[in-house]
Amino acid sequence: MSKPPWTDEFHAATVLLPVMNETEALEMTVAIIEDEVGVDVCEYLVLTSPRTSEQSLAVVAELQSRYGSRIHVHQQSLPFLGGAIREGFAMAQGSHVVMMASDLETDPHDVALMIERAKALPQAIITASRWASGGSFSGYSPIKLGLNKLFQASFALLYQTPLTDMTYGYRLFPTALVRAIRWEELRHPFLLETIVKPLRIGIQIYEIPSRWSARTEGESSNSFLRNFVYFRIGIRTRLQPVSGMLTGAR
Ligand SMILES: Nc1nc2c(ncn2[C@@H]2O[C@H](COP(=O)(O)OP(=O)(O)OP(=O)(O)O)[C@@H](O)[C@H]2O)c(=O)[nH]1
Ligand SMILES: [Mg+2]
Repeated sequence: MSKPPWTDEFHAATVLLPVMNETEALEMTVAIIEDEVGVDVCEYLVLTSPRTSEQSLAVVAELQSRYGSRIHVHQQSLPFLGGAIREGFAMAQGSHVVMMASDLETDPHDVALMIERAKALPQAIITASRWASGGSFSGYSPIKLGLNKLFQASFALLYQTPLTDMTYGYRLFPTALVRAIRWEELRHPFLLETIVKPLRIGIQIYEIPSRWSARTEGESSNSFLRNFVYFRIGIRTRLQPVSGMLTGAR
């Protein structure tokens, strides 16, 4: 089996920003990160879909005129959220890549701490958790909250891990690592795949607390019932041999 690539230094982060219908939330996400850790970010890679709204595209154009070459825009070819992020992994120029949303549900203030931790642990994944002490949810429906807790507990047991939030799509990865993994999912369950495959491969994963609050503009591209499809990749990855998870490319 080929070994996962080892990253021994943090140089700069590429921030991936998938966009469907966000406007002010996208603008604020970039402004907060620029202000707090702009020096450690080499680029913002805005990932658009053929279905991204006109209003969002207008904000993206504004960001390009404000921040110049720090903003790169890519229209995805693979479908859905996972498809967009996978193309972002392939294009990222930084030694590390931040996977987040542009709807402010992934608090941009956490990027500074993720990067600080990545400097100390460049080979590790730094992942945000809403269930860790200091983290929280606001505006999440009680049903979704209960199911989310149940889901986290089941998968922590299945994978024998102390991780508390495996479905939250807010993480920093070494770029070489995500390029070496063979990804399968294209829709939202990709977010779970990005933690369970590294867990099986034996990558160190470090959690930081994060405060989640429901978006105030636009709407989610994920339907409630689709949340149950997460089980598929969660269980399949537990049963798959680790040898097939790496592409072999270094
Ligand atoms: N480029 C691109 N971006 C997407 C796609 N689907 C979602 N996004 C963006 O990815 C981020 C997360 O997606 P959401 O639809 O908010 O999903 P979520 O918050 O994980 O899901 P819920 O908890 O169900 O609301 C948002 O900023 C979306 O605009 C897609 O197919 N292509
Ligand atoms: Mg969202």
